[in-house]
Amino acid sequence: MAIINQATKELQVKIVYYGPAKCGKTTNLEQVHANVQVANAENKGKMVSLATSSDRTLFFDFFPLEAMAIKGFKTKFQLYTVPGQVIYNTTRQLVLRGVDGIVFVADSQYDKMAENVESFQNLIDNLKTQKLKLEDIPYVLQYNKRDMPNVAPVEYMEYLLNNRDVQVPSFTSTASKCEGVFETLNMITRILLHKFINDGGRRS
Ligand SMILES: Nc1nc2c(ncn2[C@@H]2O[C@H](COP(=O)(O)OP(=O)(O)O)[C@@H](O)[C@H]2O)c(=O)[nH]1
Ligand SMILES: [Mg+2]
Repeated sequence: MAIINQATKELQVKIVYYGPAKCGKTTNLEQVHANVQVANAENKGKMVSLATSSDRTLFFDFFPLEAMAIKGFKTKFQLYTVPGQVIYNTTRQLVLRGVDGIVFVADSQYDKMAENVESFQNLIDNLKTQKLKLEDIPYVLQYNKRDMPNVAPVEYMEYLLNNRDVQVPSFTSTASKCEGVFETLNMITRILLHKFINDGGRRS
């Protein structure tokens, strides 16, 4: 996990926001970009769009104010979104390369459940093409758009998406109001930093 740059004493952690089209991945990144606390402006990169279509891959990185020095390393977080539309599967596979942690964003609206499950399976399949297993990669679930009138109960979404051998942390959110966005991000970063500490900083 994680790229370790011994020269600059930086630890780079790549987090990918995955999920079906229009579930709120881009909104999560925009909220983090707008609201994340950094020590100074150079500690936050510009939001970069890696493709021209409207359903695009977004990227930015930042050094958070906290979690700066672990074993003397500055931690840089790189956040990516994937395009959710079915046709962009090759792009999703590329974005998943070298992933350290995943936020799976699900759309809470009842009529999106099939798309959520399909996207979750697509994530598992795409990891497999890289010889990766979901259970080996830290991930959390985010049930977004809780402000919508037609949302499924959390228990039902847990049953659909969090029913594997090991249950993972899950969060409800309204990303457009920045509710639940940092709770989700803080959890995945905490898990990743713990993993780094416990792995003794080795890249596996
Ligand atoms: N009502 C509501 N709309 C949201 C929420 N999060 C995102 N949206 C809207 O849903 C649409 C799709 O969001 P976007 O972030 O582009 O989804 P992406 O395709 O997963 O990147 C946009 O119009 C967002 O403003 C939310 O929590 N509640
Ligand atoms: Mg998007």
